[in-house]
Amino acid sequence: MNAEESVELEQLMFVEEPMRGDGPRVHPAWLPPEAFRSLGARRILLHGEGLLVDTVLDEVSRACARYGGRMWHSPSWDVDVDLVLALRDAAELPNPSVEAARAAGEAALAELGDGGSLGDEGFVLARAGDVTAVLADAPAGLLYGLFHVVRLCAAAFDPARPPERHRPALRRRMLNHWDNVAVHPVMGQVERGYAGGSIFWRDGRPRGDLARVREYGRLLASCGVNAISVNNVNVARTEALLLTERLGDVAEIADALRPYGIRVHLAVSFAAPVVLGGLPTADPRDETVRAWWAATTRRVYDRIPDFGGYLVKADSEGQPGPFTYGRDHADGANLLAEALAPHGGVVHWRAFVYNHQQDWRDRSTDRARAAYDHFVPLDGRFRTNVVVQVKFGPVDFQTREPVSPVLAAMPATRLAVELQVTQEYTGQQRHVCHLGPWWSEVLRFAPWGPGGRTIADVVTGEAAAGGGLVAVANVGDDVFWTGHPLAQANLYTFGRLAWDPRRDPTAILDEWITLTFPPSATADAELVRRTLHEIMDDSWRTYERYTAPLGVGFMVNPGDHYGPNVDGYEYTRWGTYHFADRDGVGVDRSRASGTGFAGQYPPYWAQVYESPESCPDELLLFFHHVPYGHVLRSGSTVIQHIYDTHFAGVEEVTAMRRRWQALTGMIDPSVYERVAERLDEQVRCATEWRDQINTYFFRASGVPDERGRDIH
Ligand code: GCW
Repeated sequence: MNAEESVELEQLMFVEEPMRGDGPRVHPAWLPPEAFRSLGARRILLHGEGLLVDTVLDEVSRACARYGGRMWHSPSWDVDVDLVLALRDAAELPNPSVEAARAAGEAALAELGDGGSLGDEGFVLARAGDVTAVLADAPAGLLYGLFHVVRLCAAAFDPARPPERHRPALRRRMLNHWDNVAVHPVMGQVERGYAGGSIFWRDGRPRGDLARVREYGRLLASCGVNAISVNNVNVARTEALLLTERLGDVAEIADALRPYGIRVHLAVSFAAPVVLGGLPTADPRDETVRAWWAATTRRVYDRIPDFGGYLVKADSEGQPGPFTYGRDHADGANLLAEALAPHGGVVHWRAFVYNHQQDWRDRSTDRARAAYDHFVPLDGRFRTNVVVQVKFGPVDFQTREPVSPVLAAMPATRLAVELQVTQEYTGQQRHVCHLGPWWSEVLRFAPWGPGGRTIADVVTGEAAAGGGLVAVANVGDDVFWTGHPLAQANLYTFGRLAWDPRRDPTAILDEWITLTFPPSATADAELVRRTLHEIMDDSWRTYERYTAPLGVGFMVNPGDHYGPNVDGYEYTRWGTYHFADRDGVGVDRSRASGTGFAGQYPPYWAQVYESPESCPDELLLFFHHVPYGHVLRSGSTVIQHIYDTHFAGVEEVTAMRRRWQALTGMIDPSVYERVAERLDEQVRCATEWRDQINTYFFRASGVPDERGRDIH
């Protein structure tokens, strides 16, 4: 290439970063410009074409414009580069060093791979001479490869770096937004949302800020999420219309997210043929109903060709479903699956089905049993494009629950696990509660016994045909996206665990810290890192300590679910009881004398959970009703454990706040202030929890604290 050509190419290819006015409108979360410094200072060749390759092009050119690197897109220049990002089937280049890097990538793949295919989203990274090569079979793989290079920083260019191959373990890595289009009179704009309004909808209309939606897509792609549903699973009148009249609003979101490899799904009402189609019935066996879903779904795909599919909450908490017509959940799910199948779509059918009109005195009905009782008999009847979406625990996203036994009981069904990134029961993004360790515990749980297959294996499935991982999103139109800036880490961690459910959550948190607080722009990066680990690593266990004890759950204020209220749900219809009285506390779910829920597990755990002697302490009150003097495996009595953990929990939160103060002046002041405010609230609320719980159980049991601390 001669000098003139070079100048021309530079004008053509070297894209200036667009001006951003007075700086970012919202916090950049884990993608601040500084995180791109190492990449942006390099010479980079991008080779391949496609919508997502253009996204890579845009990322790389912006980084280079900011940090002085250079970028070329394809053809045939003979230039010295540090990094090649190439599609494997892109034509050869007459550039020896680039071709050598590609060859090294191919060789690495042959060595590491099983048959050489990287799939739609995988990539390989290898070094040849002074060049790093990232190769992918498809554009999405290149985008994921690019973000991997960003995460690695300088390490991506380390000559000694061995080759590595990455492919997501799970095909679908999905977020469910419980966003309402029209403001719900009780639940507001976002049901269980703790980060302001919706980024998609406002007061019955699209919010109209597609730039923000694009930014969101970028954040999600960088942590590996590839699917979202854009409306609440409780589908009211306005939201139902997204399927038909207001499909254009969904298409706009899909257009904004497509460049990031994210497919859009829609929560639909099972009664749609009646409420939208004017039919007299929504019976899944009715021919006109089937025809209505087929025609409606065809129109969806005409408008959004890569539409992901439907998400359904049926016969649950007042939502319509197949029971109205004497049909079961397989009939219902298969109806929608049949309509989606010709277009390659899936239906996510939620297993969150239980009797929400329970009588507290009726001890034979057990909400924990419900999903299993409804769904397990249907195993084998669901079409292959149905994914049964199961909440990770048998009750409802509590701080501690056993893993749902449904996940071990439907071998002939594609199962997804549903997590809750939005912190409904874990501090509502006013408390620091880093959930990675909890999710990791769930994913590593071996329901058939230690050493056996895990929940991660179940959701991965044979040949990656499992149902994947889903989570309820925690994002809103808040300037920090998630209300509490440190709650961004939960979103990031969810994406990374969905990519690889076996990863160590502490390592993921470390990645998040490095990206969010880049060492190159942080005065004392090690202090920041250490402090964040000290505050966040164990924060879920801290939260557990000062809230409901030993797996008993709830004890929250009814309605908003924030703050302590020991008997708040005790005599209600929701099936979430603790049965505390003067003698003891907990729910007997044994086979011998209780609801029999323990018997829903495969033999190993059925036996462990059956007896209070072998049941793990942290789940004792989930499975057993025991006297306050019952001695735990730890050696402490139940009552003393309650006192000790509640005092300890508050001390830990106080220490968190003190540690945070060490970061004054070290990080973005707006982040510092927001976190500091919320830590004050966390200390206040944890103290309230401690006092409510300790006082309640002291009065009920009459047993004083061994250590004579203040109990009111
Ligand atoms: O935890 C409960 C929430 C409801 C939610 C429901 C569900 C969307 O309190 O707000 O409704 O779970 O998962 O469907």
